Amino acid sequence: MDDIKNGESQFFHGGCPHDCPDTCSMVYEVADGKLKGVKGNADHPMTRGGLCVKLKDYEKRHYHPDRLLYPMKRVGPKGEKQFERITWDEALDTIVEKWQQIIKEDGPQAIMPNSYLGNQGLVHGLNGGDAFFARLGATVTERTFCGEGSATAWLLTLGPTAGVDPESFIHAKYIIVWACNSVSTNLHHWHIIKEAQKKGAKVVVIDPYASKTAKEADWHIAPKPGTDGALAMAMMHVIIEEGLVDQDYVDNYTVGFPELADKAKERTPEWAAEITGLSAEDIRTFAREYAQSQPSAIRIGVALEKSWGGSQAIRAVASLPALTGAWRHVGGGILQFPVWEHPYKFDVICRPDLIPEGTQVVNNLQLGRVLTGEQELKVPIKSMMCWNTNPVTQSTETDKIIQGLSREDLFLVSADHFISDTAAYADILLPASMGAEMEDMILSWGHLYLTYNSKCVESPGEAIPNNEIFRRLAKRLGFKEDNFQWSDEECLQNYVDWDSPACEGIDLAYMKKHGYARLTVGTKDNRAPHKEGNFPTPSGKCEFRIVGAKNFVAGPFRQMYEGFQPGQDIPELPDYVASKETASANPALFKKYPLNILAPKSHGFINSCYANIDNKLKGQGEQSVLISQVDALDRGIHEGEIVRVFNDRGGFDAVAKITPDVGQGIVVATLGYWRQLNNGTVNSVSSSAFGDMGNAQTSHDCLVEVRTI
Ligand SMILES: Nc1nc2c(c(=O)[nH]1)N[C@H]1C(S)=C(S)[C@@H](COP(=O)(O)OP(=O)(O)OC[C@H]3O[C@@H](n4cnc5c(=O)[nH]c(N)nc54)[C@H](O)[C@@H]3O)O[C@H]1N2
Ligand SMILES: Nc1nc2c(c(=O)[nH]1)N[C@H]1C(S)=C(S)[C@@H](COP(=O)(O)OP(=O)(O)OC[C@H]3O[C@@H](n4cnc5c(=O)[nH]c(N)nc54)[C@H](O)[C@@H]3O)O[C@H]1N2
Ligand code: SF4
Ligand SMILES: [Mo]
Repeated sequence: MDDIKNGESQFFHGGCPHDCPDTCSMVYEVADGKLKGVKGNADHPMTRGGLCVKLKDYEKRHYHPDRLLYPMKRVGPKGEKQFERITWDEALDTIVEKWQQIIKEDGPQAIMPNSYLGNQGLVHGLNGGDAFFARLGATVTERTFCGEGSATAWLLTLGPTAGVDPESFIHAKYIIVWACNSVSTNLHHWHIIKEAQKKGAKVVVIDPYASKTAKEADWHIAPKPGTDGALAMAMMHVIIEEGLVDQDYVDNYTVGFPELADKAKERTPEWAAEITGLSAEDIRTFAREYAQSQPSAIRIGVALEKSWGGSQAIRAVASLPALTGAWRHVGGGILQFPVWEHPYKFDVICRPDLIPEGTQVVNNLQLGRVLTGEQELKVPIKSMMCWNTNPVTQSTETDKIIQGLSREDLFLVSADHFISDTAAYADILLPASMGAEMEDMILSWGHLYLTYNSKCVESPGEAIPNNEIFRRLAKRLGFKEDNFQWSDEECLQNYVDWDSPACEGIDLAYMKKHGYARLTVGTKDNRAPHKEGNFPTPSGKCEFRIVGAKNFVAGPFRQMYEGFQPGQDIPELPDYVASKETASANPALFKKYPLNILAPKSHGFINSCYANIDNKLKGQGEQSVLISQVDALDRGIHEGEIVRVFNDRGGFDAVAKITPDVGQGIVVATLGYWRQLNNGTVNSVSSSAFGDMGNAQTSHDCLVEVRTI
């Protein structure tokens, strides 16, 4: 720990553990053993001394009166939040006894883990649980909440490359922010885009509604939801037809151009105009500007994958920089998750080698179907342990999840900071430590820095870090593997490949001293990773065309195990694939539910975190639904009245906000509000259907109706 004394306060290096691409480097201020405050690290080139509205009073989250401080057991009906304090010994003994009984009767696969990136630490986020449940022989839970469709499309086209450095956007002359609300969700990249804009870059935002980010764009292009593939294909058409292709780049560093050109021939701007609702002339202008302004950089958001054809659209978008030769330039190319460049040793962290062969796999987006038995399993689930995730608000078809969690014969263990909507159904509740209370390094999926987090205060009450929970459980079960014996510091030594070329001059001691370190992969001013091809694909080239890739499911965080569950067959070429819940694809459904709902991230919460905290709720405002004037008028809806948003899967209450920010036929309701504080949530209506690749979520491919109550 590197501490600097200043009067009474001491300062420590921190890393924001939340599921956010910014992974801010922070400075904790501690006095009298308590966290007094937190600031952004002023030296960090991306954090630049500023934290977002969620984290700027992080100490209040640590000391919130509702924080879970002791292990508890359920003493009332499921879901009614009647709990009684017990000791750690009683909690762990109960869990182990119950699991041993289940293992005896049904085998270990009757137990399933459920976690996500609520904590992104290598030690307390990714670790422990995975290795523990693999060793237990539990059902494998594939986690495809975020980025798996996108990652699959990316890997097929470009391979595991970081793409363009987010900091190199400063050199771009033309920037496309595609399905990303950076102002809210990637603030510390947005600063760089704004600087580039001030220097003269044109910023185009592609989003079906006027998000905060779209409002700051030089040009807001608003296609209908799920039609981005058509837009990208028509851009290719224009680029090819008008001779704007960098032919030398394409000839040397790509595969499948003739076939792609053939396909793009049919994809005219007029064709795309019909599908996207944009004008053919705008599509032409956009394609020309993009191709002719170099360096051009594209930032894609996770929302792009969340429709049935989302991943095919991402393949099309990811092909654009090679067509135009944008990769030749520093600041040219495309950015998705630079996580691929980080030398994390996921196999050591997650230990997929411990999973017994033939273990059944379930998916966290289909939890309701799994728990209710709607999805038939070889071994039905009798117990679930949940940590770092809150599926009742965040997963899909959540009425079904509630039904599953209400099962008397389901033994639910939940470790969390608060009694979340999911933890409310627990049989045993375990209090988990929070950021400043545990040592870790935080995964980065939005920049090229390693980030260290010190333990600088003790956990309140009897809370312990996730990794300690699993160490204690492993000890009771006699697990001998190294993972369960290592201290948190030893984990860090083993979880990062410190000898990799990306870590030149960086080791754990360096991290503790400095708090962060840029990977040694070139600088923002000289890095052009694909100037001369060098794509980490099987051919070494950008693959427009793919041959024979089938059943391929990829995750950016290796949190699910590739190849376990068949993905869909992958078409050879990128193309537009229409959404499933639309007027043309499903007229009967459209007749009942004529509004396409988008449920993106909120500005004031991070997923469902902070949505129970008064000042954050006040800042964000209550659950609302944005609706166009025409749609409101049609339904007799007035500004500010509470309405019901619903479909056959469920519904939620929201305050109607009539606005020109959304077009006719679209409604927007942000994610994260707690069901226990609201009558239903946006995920009461979302579908468990997977997208076209990577078993991705399809939350924006969703029809609803809105009515007055
Ligand atoms: N404040 C805040 N920040 C966060 C989070 C949070 O909850 N709150 N969550 C974090 C996480 S887990 C993630 S994955 C990232 C995600 O961050 P983003 O990638 O920005 O994802 P979203 O906010 O879901 O959606 C971004 C935009 O995509 C638009 N969109 C929806 N459907 C389509 C479509 O079909 N086409 C196009 N072109 N646009 C579409 C939405 O209207 C929205 O404005 O943010 C992270 N950062
Ligand atoms: N409709 C719709 N649904 C979506 C999305 C969308 O855009 N639209 N986005 C999807 C995406 S991209 C994502 S990433 C998921 C996110 O979904 P989740 O990962 O479920 O997100 P959170 O709601 O933040 O849940 C994290 C939980 O972990 C707890 N937690 C945090 N730190 C710790 C810790 O150290 N220990 C323990 N034990 N618990 C901890 C938090 O208190 C919280 O309850 O949601 C997905 N759901
Ligand atoms: S939530 Fe994101 S933007 Fe906010 S402090 Fe954490 S890493 Fe930074
Ligand atoms: Mo996410």
